[in-house]
Amino acid sequence: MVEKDDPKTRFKDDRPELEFLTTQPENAQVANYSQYEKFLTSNEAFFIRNHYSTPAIDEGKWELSITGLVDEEVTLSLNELKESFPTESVVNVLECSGDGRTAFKPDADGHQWSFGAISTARWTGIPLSALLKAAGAVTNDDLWLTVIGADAPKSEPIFARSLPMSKVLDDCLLAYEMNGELLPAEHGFPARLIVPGWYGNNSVKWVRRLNVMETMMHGEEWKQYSKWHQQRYRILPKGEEPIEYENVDVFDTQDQMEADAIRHPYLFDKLVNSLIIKPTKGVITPTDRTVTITGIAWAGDDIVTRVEVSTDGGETWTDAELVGQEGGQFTWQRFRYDWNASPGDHMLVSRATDDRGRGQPATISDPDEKLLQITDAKFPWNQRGYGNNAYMTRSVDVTVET
Ligand SMILES: Nc1nc2c(c(=O)[nH]1)N[C@H]1C(S)=C(S)[C@@H](COP(=O)(O)O)O[C@H]1N2
Ligand SMILES: [Mo]
Repeated sequence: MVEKDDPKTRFKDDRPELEFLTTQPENAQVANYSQYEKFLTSNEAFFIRNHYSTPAIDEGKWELSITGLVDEEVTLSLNELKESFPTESVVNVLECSGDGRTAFKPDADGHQWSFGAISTARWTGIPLSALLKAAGAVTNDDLWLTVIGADAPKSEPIFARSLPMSKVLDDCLLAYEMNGELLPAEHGFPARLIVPGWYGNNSVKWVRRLNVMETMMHGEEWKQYSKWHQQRYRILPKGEEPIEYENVDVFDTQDQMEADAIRHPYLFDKLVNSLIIKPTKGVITPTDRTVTITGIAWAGDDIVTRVEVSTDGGETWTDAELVGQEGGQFTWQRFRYDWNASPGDHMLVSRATDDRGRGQPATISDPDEKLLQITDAKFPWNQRGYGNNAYMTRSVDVTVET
C-alpha cells in the first residue's frame, strides 16, 4: 500500500473536493455540484461510502475464490485474473441509496447525506459471466451470486450482497480500474463489483469471494454475512422489522414497492431522479435576463426520456433540453433550460421521466402514513431514509436581481 492511501494518514484536508461526514471510516460526499457538469467524476472528487475503514490489502497476497454451485472451486490471484480474462468497460453512475436522506422528516437513521452521494466513473474489469464460466458455475436465471467483501473487522458482520444471476450475467463487472487508474484503496482496491444501474450498496468493494447459491443469503447459516443484505438496505415503514425473503423474482426497486409479495423492497436498481446543478441557491444577476439552468438526471438501468423544469416551485413546468448522454445507458443524462428570468424570488425544481413512463413524486410522506409505495405523489418515508427521489426536496431558491 502506498502511504497516502493509508486511512490513518489521509485526512480530509487532502480532499478539498469532498465534504467528509466521518473520517474513520471514510464517508464523504461531493462538496460542489459543479463537479457534475463533467460526465465523469474524477477519482479525487468521487464520493466515498464505507461501513468499515478501508482495509490495507497486499495485492500480492490477495486472492479471489469462486465457490458454491460450481464444478470446481477456483482461487485466482490478481495476476491470474488480469492475464486470463477479457476486460470490458462501462461508464456507470454510483449513487448511494442514502443520497438525499437529509430530506426525510423526521430524520431517518444513517449518515445525513444531502445530494452529493452520487458520482460517475468509467470502470474496467472482467465480466462476471467469464469468471463464472471458468469455474463451471451453474448459471440458471433463478440462482443468486453472493459477493463477499474483505473489509469487516473480525467481530463485525461481513459486507456482502446477493445478486440475481440474470443481472450478474447481463452486465456486472469485477472492476480493477476506475477512470483508467488502478482502483484507489477507498474505492475497493484491488477489485470491486460494478452492478450497472443499481444503487451503490450492490457494488461490493474489496471482493474476496463469489458464491453461487439457490437463494439469497438468509437465516442462521448466513447470519455473519447477511446483515447488509437482509437487515439494512430495505425500505421499511415506521415500526416494522424487515422480512427476510429467500427469493424474490422482481428486481426493479419501484416494481418491488408495488409487488404484493414483497413488503420491504431491497435497494436494487436506482429510481428515476434529477438534480439541478446551476444556478445554485442565492442571488443571481443575469446580464441579459437569460439564466441557463443545468442539471443531471438518471434512471438506473432504465433511460431518461424527459426532464421538465419549473421556476415557480412546481406550479408550471417546461421541457428542458437533453444534452447528450455520453457514455451510454448507465451514465447520467445532462439537461439545460434557458430561462427568461423575471426579477424576484423563484424556486427552481426539476423532474425526470424514464422510458417506462415513471416520474418523480413531489414530496416525502409522513411516517404515520406507513406507505409501502409511491402514492399521491409522495415517496414513502422509511426508517433508514433510502431511495428519495422527491423533486420538491431538491428545489433551489434563487433571487433574480436586475
Ligand atoms: N465491502 C464493501 N463494499 C461496499 C461498501 C462497504 O462498506 N463495504 N459500501 C457500499 C455502499 S453503501 C456504496 S454506496 C458504495 C460506495 O462506493 P464508493 O465508496 O466507491 O463511492 O460501495 C458499496 N460497497
Ligand atoms: Mo450506499
